[in-house]
Amino acid sequence: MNTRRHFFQSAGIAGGALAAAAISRVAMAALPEPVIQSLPDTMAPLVPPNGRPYRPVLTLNGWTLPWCMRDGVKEFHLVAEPVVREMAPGFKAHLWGYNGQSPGPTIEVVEGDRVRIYVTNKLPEHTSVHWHGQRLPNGMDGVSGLTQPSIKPGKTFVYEFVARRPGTFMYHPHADEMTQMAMGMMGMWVTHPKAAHPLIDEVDRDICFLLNAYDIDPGSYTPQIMTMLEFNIWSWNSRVFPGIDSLNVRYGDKVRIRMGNLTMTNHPIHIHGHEFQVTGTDGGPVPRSARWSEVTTDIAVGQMRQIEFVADEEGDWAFHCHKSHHTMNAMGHKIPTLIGVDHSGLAGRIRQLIPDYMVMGERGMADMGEMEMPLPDNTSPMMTGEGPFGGVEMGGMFSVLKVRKEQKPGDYSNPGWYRHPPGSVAYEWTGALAEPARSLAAGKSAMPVQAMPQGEVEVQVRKPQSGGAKLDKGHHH
Ligand SMILES: [Cu+2]
Repeated sequence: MNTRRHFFQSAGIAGGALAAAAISRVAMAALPEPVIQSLPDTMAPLVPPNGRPYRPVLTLNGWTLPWCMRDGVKEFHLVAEPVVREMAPGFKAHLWGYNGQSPGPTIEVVEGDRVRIYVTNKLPEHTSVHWHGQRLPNGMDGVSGLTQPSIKPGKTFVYEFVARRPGTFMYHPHADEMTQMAMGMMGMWVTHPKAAHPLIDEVDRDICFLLNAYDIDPGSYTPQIMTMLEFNIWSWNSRVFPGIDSLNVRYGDKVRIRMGNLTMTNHPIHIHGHEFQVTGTDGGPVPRSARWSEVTTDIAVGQMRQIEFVADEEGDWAFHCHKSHHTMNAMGHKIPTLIGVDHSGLAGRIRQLIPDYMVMGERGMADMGEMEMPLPDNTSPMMTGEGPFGGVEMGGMFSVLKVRKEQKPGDYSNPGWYRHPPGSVAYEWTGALAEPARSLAAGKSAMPVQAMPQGEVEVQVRKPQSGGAKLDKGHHH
C-alpha cells in the first residue's frame, strides 16, 4: 500500500522553501510527489504503466519506486529520512533510509532511458547518492566533496543521466558513508535490456535484495554507527529470518536472483536442491563461456551477483548465507560459552527453589532458540523459525525457496509448507544396528617425526566465543 504525501507538507514549510532554492526552475515546475511506503511486506512487482515494457523484478520484503514520465524522462523522487523498520515480527529498528524504509525502494528502468532523480534530504546531516556501477557523467556520480557539494539537511538535489547499460546496480550515500550505510541507507537499481540481449535471458521470476548488517545491542533500537566489524544483525533487505519472506516459484520456472552486498564482510550465498550459474555481476552480464554451475557463490563487499537456475525440484529448499554465524540473530558479544561446563551441582541446588530450572547452552546453542530464553525487549531471538517438523534454528540471512507445481505463473504468494510424497522424508531407524566399522589407525606422517611430545596431547574443541564478532576478526590478513 503506497501513501502519497505532498512534498512540501512532508518536508515542512521551511524545508520546502530551502529545497526550492536548491533545484532548477525546470524541476520546480512539477517536482514529483514522493511516494512513501512503510510496510515491510513484499510488494507485488511494479508493472510499468508507460515507457518500454519489461518483466519487473520482485524486491524481497520491499518495493519498487513509481515514476512520473515527463517529456520522455523518467522522474523519481527519493527522500532520505529516518525510518522505523520492522526487521522481524516484534523487532523494530530505528534506521535511516529512503521513502519510509530501509533499504530504499528499488529503481527499475530500461537501457537507454533518461532518468531524473530528485533527492530530498530529511536527515539531520548532509548526504549524497552514489549510483553504484552506473556509467554516467562524472558530476552525477554522487561523491560529496569530489563530484558535487553534499546535500545539506532540507535541500533537494537533482541527478540526471541515461541508463546506459543493462544490469543490476545499487545506490547508497557517498557522504559520511560509514554512518549512513551502518544506519541502513541503500537501495537496488535494475536496468532492463531494451531488446533481446545475447547474454541476458528471459526469466519467469526475477527477485532482488540487498545484504546488509547492523550492530544493534540487545534491547536497544538504534544501530551502533562506529562499528567496523562487530555486526550482530545479518539481514536481507533489513529483515532477519523468520522475518524474511520465502522465494515462491512455480515448478519449471527459470529463476533469477540478484543480490548486492553492502555489508562489511563477504557472504557465501548457498542454495539447496539446485545448481545455479552466476550470469551477471555489477560489471554486467557474464559471457556464457565463463559461467559454471555452483551451489554457493561468494559475494564480496560492494559486489552484486546475479544467479539463475531452473526450479525443477519440488519442495522447501533452504537458501542462506553459509557463514553459520550469519544465520543467527542478535548474538550479544558477552554471552559466555557454556558447552561442557558442568552445572549439575549448581542446577541441582537451584532446582530446589525452581523445579524446572535448566542451564542454557550446556548442550549447544539449539536450546536457546527452542527454550525462548528470556531476552531484553526488542531483541530478536537468536535462532528461531518454526518449520513443519520443529524449530529451524536459523536466523539472520536465511530464507526458503518454495518450488510448487500448483503455483500460478507470476504468482509470488506463499503456498505454505511442502507436502512431501509418502515415503520421501528421512525417518528414524528402529531396527537392529550393526557395529559400525571404525578405522583405528592413528595415521602416518609424510616425514619422520623429529621429537615426540612428552606424553599424549588431547584437546577439546570449544564453541566460538561470541557469534559474528570474533569469527570475522579472524579473517584479517
Ligand atoms: Cu553472510
